[in-house]
Amino acid sequence: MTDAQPTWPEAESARYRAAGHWQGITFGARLRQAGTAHAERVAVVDGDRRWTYAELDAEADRVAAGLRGLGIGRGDRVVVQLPNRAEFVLVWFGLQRLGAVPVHAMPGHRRREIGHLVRLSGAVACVVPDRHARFDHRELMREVRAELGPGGSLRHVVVVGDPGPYEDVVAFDALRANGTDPAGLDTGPGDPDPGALALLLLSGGTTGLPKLIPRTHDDYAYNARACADVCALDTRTVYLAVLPLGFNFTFACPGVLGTLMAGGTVVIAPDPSPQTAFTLVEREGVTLTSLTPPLVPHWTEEAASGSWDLDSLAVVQVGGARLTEDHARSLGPALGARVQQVFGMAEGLINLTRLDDPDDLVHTTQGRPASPDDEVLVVDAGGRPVPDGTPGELLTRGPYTLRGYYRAEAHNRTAFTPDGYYRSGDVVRRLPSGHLVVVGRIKDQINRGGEKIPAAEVEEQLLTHPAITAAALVGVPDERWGERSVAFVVCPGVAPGTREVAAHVRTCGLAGHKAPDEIVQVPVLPLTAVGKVDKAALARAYAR
Ligand code: J2J
Repeated sequence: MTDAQPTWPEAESARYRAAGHWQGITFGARLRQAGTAHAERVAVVDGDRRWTYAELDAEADRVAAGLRGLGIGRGDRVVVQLPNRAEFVLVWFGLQRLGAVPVHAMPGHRRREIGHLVRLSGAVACVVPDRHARFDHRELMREVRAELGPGGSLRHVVVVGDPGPYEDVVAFDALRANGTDPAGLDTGPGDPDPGALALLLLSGGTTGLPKLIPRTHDDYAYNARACADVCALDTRTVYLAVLPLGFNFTFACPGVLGTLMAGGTVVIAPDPSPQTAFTLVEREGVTLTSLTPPLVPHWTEEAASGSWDLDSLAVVQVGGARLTEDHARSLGPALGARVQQVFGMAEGLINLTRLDDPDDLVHTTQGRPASPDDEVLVVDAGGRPVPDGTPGELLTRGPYTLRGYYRAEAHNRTAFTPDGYYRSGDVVRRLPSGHLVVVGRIKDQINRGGEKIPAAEVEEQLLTHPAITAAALVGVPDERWGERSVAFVVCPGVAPGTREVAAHVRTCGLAGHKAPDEIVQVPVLPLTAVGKVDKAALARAYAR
């Protein structure tokens, strides 16, 4: 495997091609084909702005030509940190047209995460909004640049919106206006190689700093198409993107890509509130959307007010974190839609309940693999398969599951089995039907309503607080988020309060959602027999 060419063993690759999973068509070429096949259909809606397929195709050319004018080309990595605006899609396809590689950042990421993404990917550019959620991303990029110092890979910052007083940034609007010469862009099915790196997704992270997940044109297109088939998407599909576009769930499960590959319409919601979403459902005739569990009670409640016409909405996906059975049961009737549970991961494997599954499976399981060629093993601590019904770690490999993280050789030796299975760190039970129930996790990560918090990354920053000499971040049950984060800290003096620690975490440049929800001072951190911090004991003590 090289950076530019993530590989599966040849026998598997041949099998995936023969099965028709890998179609040998790049994303740049797919949009060109769709631009003809669905020319006059509406592809993307953002507020009052809409693009037909032909317009989106032409716009991708302009963006690509503009980016090329900056010297960005095939194989170059570009960090994309954009909120839910159409520009995310325009930039994404513009990069695909160059054979360049978008790195999906989240809007909430700050100096530390963005700096890490740039360094690890060797990105030549970042694309950011001017401001979003009362935060100035141009200022953030100034800090990132200062921290990275001269001599790094980063050459350009492209700003969507007002470039402000910053002289070393490029305005996106000017760039696309200049991009008038589309000659020589990647539009053929084999430009670049469809087996090449097409994008980098961020992993939830467990050890140290987050890892990057390499996805190819072939595998990621199949990811989207396999999910689109499960959801029976077609040209009448109107998908509402409520969650961040950079999230794998929203973008490709089936999400934006699955919808565009089916000739449907993607409507972009600027925020996930039910009021915003329901207004768009009524106006655009939305048929499908996806949510994380914390949104479910809000959506259910607002729908129950009876003031909305949600008739068009046929399917609501929920995933990213465990959905309670009660919420699963109440959501469908409240919205008048079919609920679909989705248990996915940016690393690959997507499980979904089927639209014709009995209600009981839909309400109590997290679905089964999207592809018949997804291989799933449920194993005990010794790596031996356990019988159906018994909890064990989920291992998986298949036509759209990574075989190695990007530039992470040492980590890859333990994150995968010798025969190529990805160790998910999720504890599941498999039913005879193949449906999986997520029962726990052995990875050191907190899942706060779908937002993943790598414990080690936060602990490292907690230790830089002058009052803290030892720290362990642990997830505990929470009514609203499913799980919230508690920092157990050892302090020789008075422990800092929650707000002070939150401010410290932000000063360290971490995304706000990673700040501990609660601080608990302890005399020492308990250790396991092998000398690791015993987080299970901390969680038990907390529960008492
Ligand atoms: C319990 N835990 C879940 C679920 C994910 C679709 C949906 C989700 C993601 C995602 C995604 C869960 N119940 N229904 O990329 O395409 C936890 C597991 C998993 C981790 C992956 C998609 N759905 N999880 O959440 O890469 O622990 O992807 O391994 O962010 O989220 O996180 P992430």
